Amino acid sequence: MAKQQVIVPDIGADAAEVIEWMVQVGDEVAVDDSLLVLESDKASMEVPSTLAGTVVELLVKIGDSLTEGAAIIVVETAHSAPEPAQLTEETVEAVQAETPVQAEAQEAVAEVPDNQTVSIGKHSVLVPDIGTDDAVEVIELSVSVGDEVLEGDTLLVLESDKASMEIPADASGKVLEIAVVIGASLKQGDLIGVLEVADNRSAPQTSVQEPKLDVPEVMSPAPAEPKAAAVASAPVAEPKTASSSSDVVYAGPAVRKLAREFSIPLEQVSGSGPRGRVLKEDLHIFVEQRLAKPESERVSSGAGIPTVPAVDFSQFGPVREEALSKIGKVTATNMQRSWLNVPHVTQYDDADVTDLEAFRVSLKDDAARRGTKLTPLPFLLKACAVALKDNPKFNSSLSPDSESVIYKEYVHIGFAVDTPAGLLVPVIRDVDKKGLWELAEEVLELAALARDKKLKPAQMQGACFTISSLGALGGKGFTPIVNAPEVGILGVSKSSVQPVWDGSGFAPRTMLPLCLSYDHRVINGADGGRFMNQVVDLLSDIRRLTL
Ligand code: CAO
Repeated sequence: MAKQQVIVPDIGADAAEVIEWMVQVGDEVAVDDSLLVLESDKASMEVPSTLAGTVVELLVKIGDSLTEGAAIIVVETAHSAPEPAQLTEETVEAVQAETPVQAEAQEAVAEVPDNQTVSIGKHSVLVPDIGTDDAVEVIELSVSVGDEVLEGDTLLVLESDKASMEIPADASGKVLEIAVVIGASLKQGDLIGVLEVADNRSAPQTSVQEPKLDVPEVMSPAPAEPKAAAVASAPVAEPKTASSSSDVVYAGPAVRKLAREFSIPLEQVSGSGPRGRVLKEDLHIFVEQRLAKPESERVSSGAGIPTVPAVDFSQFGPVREEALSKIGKVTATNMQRSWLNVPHVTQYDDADVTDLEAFRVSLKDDAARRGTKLTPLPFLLKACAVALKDNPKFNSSLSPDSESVIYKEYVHIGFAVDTPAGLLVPVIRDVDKKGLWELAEEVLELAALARDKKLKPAQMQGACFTISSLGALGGKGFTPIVNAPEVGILGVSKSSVQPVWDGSGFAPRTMLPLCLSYDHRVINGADGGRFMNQVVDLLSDIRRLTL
């Protein structure tokens, strides 16, 4: 047994204040367990343990201002090691080198080069130096298209394992485009979005704003809900205005992560830490208080929806619990949001694809020569593109205030891809302008990228409509969930040869079951019927696709 001290690594700042303890005397800690949270004027960071053992003494208290090298706790370790007093400079360096958060924190607050002068007009906002070459995940979008932002306002929040950082606008202006989605992984230099910088709003800048690590002004209203994104379904940024002080939620990365995992709305939690900072204990108290309420009062998100009671399944037999993947969590959130917000109607029909299949099969050799594969999907994409142009309501979205319908003059279609990591929806742009071979190649390419987790955010954005093809798997029909804010989705099941009455007798025909779900706020049954009829007609007589 030996007693050793853990010291503050290089924190990339002169001094930082202790704002939260994450361990107490008697706790067992492992290497890399977070011990406390330090906050400088630029960043907050968790300091990990460099030792494994029992915490026997806390050497600092909340509010203390610490600098690099300060001892923070004493740990009793199982085997002996140099006493702290004997720590040499080399030892300190070695300790620091083992401390991943240190490097991250240090680099994340590093100066960003003065490389931009913002001029009037369209201004692309790029990810500044975030202190790591690794891609970091987008966990919050703090603005929406149309928002006015001031230089320094937070645009989005990135989170690595140990730190969260807000990326501020490097100019004032109106958000014209957001190029990323929640769940996307970003690196330095990636495009975040485009601002319209006007004369009276932005003076030329001398430097790009530094990213801020988990500083308090993280905007809410929701905790970093993994809104769609890398998403399965393209995410929808909640309509929000830029940051306001009333939205302030103080919380560290670990607390935010925990809140997300348990769907705890951080802004509803009373923070007992310094400056109202939300601590882990506050989350525990929040959950306890919620659970103490009668079930009838337990509603989620104020929507009056009773929660599903927690059940200890182990009382009925052995169980195994596995965390959802990030994509899985995003999908769950998107599906629930769509299901709860969109009044769904699903219509069913079968398309006679006998001729289509004969044509498709006749092209197999051609496809092989071209190094591609022609499945029914390119035909479905093409048929939907024609139907979307002829039935513009299907190519629209309801405005965020539900007061108007936004019609799209482009035809981008997403298609669901089943990947080991979960459901992803890459988007093929301008389907109406592409031929079958081009579509076949894009389907193959995008599906491969999806399965290899190499899709870029832009390749999952902008869809007007989605196709979910389960045809290769089987089934006779299902009710696809609309990928809001899109208003329609076509589900495709497995074609099979059926006896079909042709007016004088039964003939064997290859029938393809189709299921069309749509948002009944925008689309009526008759609209749905017309769209479906057209898709069925086009697939049944593919000569029409060329018209
Ligand atoms: N009926 C009968 N056979 C079908 C079919 C259908 N509707 N659709 C495809 N097939 C056949 C294809 O022709 C191919 O056979 P051949 O090689 O003999 O031509 C075989 O099934 C496999 O097709 P595929 O899956 O490789 O290609 P695809 O273009 O049909 O689909 C993709 C590509 C990416 C959409 C698909 O692989 C996939 O991931 N589907 C799952 C989508 C999903 O999960 N949806 C649910 C979302 S909601 O949870």
